[in-house]
Amino acid sequence: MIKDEVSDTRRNEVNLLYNVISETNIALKGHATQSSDYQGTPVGPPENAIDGNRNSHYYNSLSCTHTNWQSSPWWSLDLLQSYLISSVIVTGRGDCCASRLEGAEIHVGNSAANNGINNPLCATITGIKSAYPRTFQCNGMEGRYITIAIPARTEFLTLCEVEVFGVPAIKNDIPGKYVWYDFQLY
Ligand SMILES: [Ca+2]
Repeated sequence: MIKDEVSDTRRNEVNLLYNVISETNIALKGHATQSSDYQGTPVGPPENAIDGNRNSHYYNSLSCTHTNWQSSPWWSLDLLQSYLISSVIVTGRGDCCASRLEGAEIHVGNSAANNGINNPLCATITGIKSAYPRTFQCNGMEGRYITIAIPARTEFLTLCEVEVFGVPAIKNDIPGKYVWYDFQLY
């Protein structure tokens, strides 16, 4: 789309729609999996990180995930279609053990290979000392899969909520260009 072909009214309409869509937590519509389910009680299934509840008390909220103590645990979200990801908000565990997330990596991409761990890196989670929600900017990285993985360590992985923001990756006729971002540039 060339600038001169788009009216100001149409651009304003699209930008308004973009703003509404980009403020919606798209993680809620996805499907989550994880490397293992904790064998204790409560279990901590992967969908607990996308139930819309940030409550970070593992035992009281029943709203956090929990893997077994294992080598390189991971949690992965399939958004069911590709998005341009602007940001990911991660809420860790608050009743204890927040530092278990130290060094976890957030990957974004379209490959399901290796549970999404091979996809490009958006951010590394460091300095976690509490469950306070942390925002990581992915700056429009394209991806259907969001994977949070702790590399090269034997650990439990617990996530109390993962929120994802972005817009559908709808491509223009112009190679490498996207409908939404092209409008935003004008
Ligand atoms: Ca939750």
